[in-house]
Amino acid sequence: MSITITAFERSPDGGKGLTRDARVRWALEEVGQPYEVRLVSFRAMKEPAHRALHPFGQIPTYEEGDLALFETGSIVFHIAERHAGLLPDDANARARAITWMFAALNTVESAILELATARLLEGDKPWSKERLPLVEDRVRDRLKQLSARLDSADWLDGGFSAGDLMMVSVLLRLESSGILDEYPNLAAYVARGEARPAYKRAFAAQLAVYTR
Ligand code: GTB
Repeated sequence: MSITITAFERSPDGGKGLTRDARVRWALEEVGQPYEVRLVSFRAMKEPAHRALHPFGQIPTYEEGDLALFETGSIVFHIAERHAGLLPDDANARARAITWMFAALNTVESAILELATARLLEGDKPWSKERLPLVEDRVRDRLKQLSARLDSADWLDGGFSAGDLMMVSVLLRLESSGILDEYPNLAAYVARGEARPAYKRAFAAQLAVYTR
């Protein structure tokens, strides 16, 4: 059954892997599933046809036959459950990989998003100078804890899994901030993810949309 995802018609990052369709593309590349991309404008994202797919009027969405999904956590989980390559066979190892997916989204991405909001949307507020260091330190706290757990391992729990795909995707948002480099094992972890052939294919496909 063919797969169609949605992405920005005009991407704020120019297709450099930061928008959330990137992680879905990466998951599909990891499991070798071809997919189509439907580009949507900011206006179309808020219209009923798109809201029927995504109640919050966002990208990405995922369509496969009768199934329509939104939320990258759910989409990547769906891909990982149905195709080999992103979740271990052993039931406990599988449960741990899924736990890392949730940790990436609920515990790490939430702190990183708060930082993005503080910088991009609140940077001009009179209280921003005082608040920003607090928000940055909350990100550092999470990175310190993650760095300690990863230690010198290549991946979070044995072999590469959907948990790593999600964690690397979330951490990528920090690359330009310099904060990631304060944790050399995490910077190397992200670089390891970016070096995967499937990531490179996904990145190139996303970039190609905006550089045609
Ligand atoms: N929790 C949802 C998920 O994981 O699927 C979040 C989806 C989401 O935030 N989608 C964003 C969106 O549609 C695009 S990725 N925003 C439009 C809107 O809400 O109206 C967020 C994003 C945007 C831009 C950059 N950037 O320029 O670097 C990075 C990430």
